[in-house]
This record gives sequence, C-alpha cells and structure tokens, in this order.
Amino acid sequence: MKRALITGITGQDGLYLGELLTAEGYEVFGLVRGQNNPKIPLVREALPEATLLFGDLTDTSSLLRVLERSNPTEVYNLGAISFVAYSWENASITTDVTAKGALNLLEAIRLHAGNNSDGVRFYQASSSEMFGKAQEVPQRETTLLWPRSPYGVAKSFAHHMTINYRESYGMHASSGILFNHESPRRGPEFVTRKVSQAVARIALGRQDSIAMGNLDAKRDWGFAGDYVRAMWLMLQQPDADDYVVATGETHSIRDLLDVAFERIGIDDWSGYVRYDERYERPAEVDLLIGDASKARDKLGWQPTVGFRELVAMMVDADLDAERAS
Ligand code: NAP
Ligand code: F7E
Repeated sequence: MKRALITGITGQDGLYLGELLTAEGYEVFGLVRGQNNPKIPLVREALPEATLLFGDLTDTSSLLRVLERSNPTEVYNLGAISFVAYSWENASITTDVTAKGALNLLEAIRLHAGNNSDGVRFYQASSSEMFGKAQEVPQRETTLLWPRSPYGVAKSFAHHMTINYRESYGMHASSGILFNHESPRRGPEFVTRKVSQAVARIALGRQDSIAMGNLDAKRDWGFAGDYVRAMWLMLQQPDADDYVVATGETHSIRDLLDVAFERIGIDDWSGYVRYDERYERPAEVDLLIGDASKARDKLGWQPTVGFRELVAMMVDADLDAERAS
C-alpha cells in the first residue's frame, strides 16, 4: 500500500487531495499543527481513515518524527500561510512557514531517507503568485518570476529550493505552479468565497452589501478538485519536473461579481458593492493567465469545471449553508 503524508491537510486542497488519495488506495497521513486545531473535526469527517500527526513546518524535529511515524512514499507540501494580503503584515512568519518550512521538510526527508531519498517523492505547492508583475502572457514554466508580495517571494524561494534538492540530491521533487483554484471549501478571506458567501446572504435578506478592493485585477480561476489530481499525477511520473496548472482563461473581479449576482437573479450589482480601500494591496498582481499545455501533454491533465460553473457551485453551496444555519 502506498503511503502519503500531506502537510496542510486542514486546508482546502488538503481535504480534496486526501479524498483523492484515499480513493486511489493510499494510506493517508496528515500533518496538523497547534494543540487544539479547530479544523480537526472537519478533517475527521471528510477523511475518517486518515491518520493525523502533530507537528509544524517551522519545527524540523517534529517533521522528522512525523516522517518516521508515517514512512511515506509520497509527501505533498501544501502547508503554508497562503493569504497574500496577510503576508505584508506578517512577512517574517510568512517567510518562516511558506519559504523556510518547505526547506525544513526537504531537509527532513533527506535526513529521514538517507541514501534512498529518491524513494520518497515530494510535491511542492508553488503558485502563480510567483509571476507577480507578469513578464509574459500567458505565463508558463519558463516565465521569469517577479513576485509582488512577501507570500510570492516566499513561494519563489520554496520553488527554487525544490528544484535545488532535485538537482543536488537526485530527489524526485516536483513543483506544481498552480493558478488560483477555488471551491465551496475555500477560506472566506479569499475573494471568490467572500463574494459567494455575501451573495448568498444578500439573496436571503441577511446582508445589504459587500465591501471590496480592486475590481480590475484578473485571475485564472479553476476548481480545486481538478487541481489536486494534477498534483498526484506529477508524482506518478518517472521523472520529477515543474508544471503550470491553469485553465487558460482569465476573468476580472467584476466578471466574478457579474456571474455570482446573476445566479441570484440580480443583473446590476452596483448598489450592493462598496469600495473599501482597506482591501487594496501595497502591490497588486494585475493579470494572471496560465499556459498549462505541458501538464496537458505530459500528465494528460485538463480542467473539467469552467468559470461560470465554478462560481455557480460556490454560490449554491453557500445558499444551502445559509439556509441550514
Ligand atoms: P489553505 O486552505 O490556506 O491551507 C493552508 C494549510 O497550511 C492549512 O492546513 C494550514 O493549517 C497549514 N499551515 C499553516 N501554517 C502551518 C504551519 N506552521 N505548519 C504546518 N501547516 C501549516 O490553502 P490551500 O488553498 O489549500 O492551498 C494549499 C497550498 O497551495 C498552499 O501552500 C497555498 O499557498 C498553495 N497554493 C494555493 C493556491 C490556491 O489558489 N488555492 C494556488 C497556488 C498555490 P491550519 O488549518 O492549522 O491553519
Ligand atoms: O485575491 C482582489 C485582490 O485573495 C484575488 C491564494 O490562494 O491565489 C490566491 O491569492 C484578487 C486580488 O487571491 C478583494 O486584490 C479585490 O487581486 O482571492 P485572493 P490571490 O491573492 O490571487 C494564489 C494563486 C495563491 O497562491 C494564494 O495562496 O482579488 N480583491 N477585493 C480582493 N481580494 C480579497 N481577498 N478580498 C477583497 O475584498
């Protein structure tokens, strides 16, 4: 039986990946931080067979202990401080977790596996945020990185460190450069979920308006359930590599508002959206659109959920959740 260790199992992608790996017959282990993590019941409900092990990406000895206990054949490093806006206010802890945490884990795997470090396959959750002030449209694996946030800088460090461990020690270490991916499990701080939750509450008369920042930024949004399959496919290849995972379509925040409000029968949302400069960022990423042709050709991966379907799925799920509350 294959054994997988997932860091960040309490997050959006960790839950979808855990479900995928369980369905593929893996024994799943998840790293969970904190002495009383409030998301444990959620993980236990979604992944009743997974074993949860306690540790923290900033604590290398805890990672060594978790590796010994799980003895994984595949390690997926999804753990990170992942909210870009937060990373300016908390640049140092973002660097400790999102950048150095990846190095801690790579080093722990090398120490744990000894001469057999190519026997443990490693996935690093890299991000389109590394492209930042995009130097090419669409962005591909070879596009110059120009991160615009402490989060993007931290992810760029972890991406290069993953490549370095592959080249230095022959580790089967792959980096997935994933563009924004969303779902009903998305954290409420991210723009898609913020909008789907607010729109559901507006439909039910429980909220009057939403306060938003820059409506002109454009993102390549896909469905998280599709994207975790790409992570898994990367680790099934004979050789480790780096892959862009994206839909190849881009939409503005205005488009997101159009589709979300349309779902509840409102064509003109201007009276429901307020501008609030607190949601502006010190430096913005204006346009992201990915070229995932390498993932399509080498992994046989392609997205199954389009933008309108994704937004409708999220609004519907939040309407159901609101009605049940
Ligand atoms: P998420 O929902 O924010 O989950 C992040 C996970 O990291 C949570 O499980 C969190 O645990 C864990 N974590 C935070 N600090 C940690 C620490 N010190 N030690 C161990 N674990 C820690 O993120 P996601 O959307 O699932 O994304 C998964 C990964 O892909 C992240 O690395 C993210 O940066 C990256 N990524 C995401 C996207 C996207 O669009 N979703 C795109 C590209 C890359 P707690 O629950 O305890 O906080
Ligand atoms: O912002 C604009 C904001 O926070 C998207 C993370 O998963 O994807 C995510 O990072 C855009 C930005 O995601 C609001 O300025 C306007 O331009 O949903 P977001 P993100 O920053 O793209 C990448 C790929 C990751 O790797 C990250 O981990 O929306 N925006 N008004 C707003 N954003 C938020 N959150 N809230 C607003 O009110």
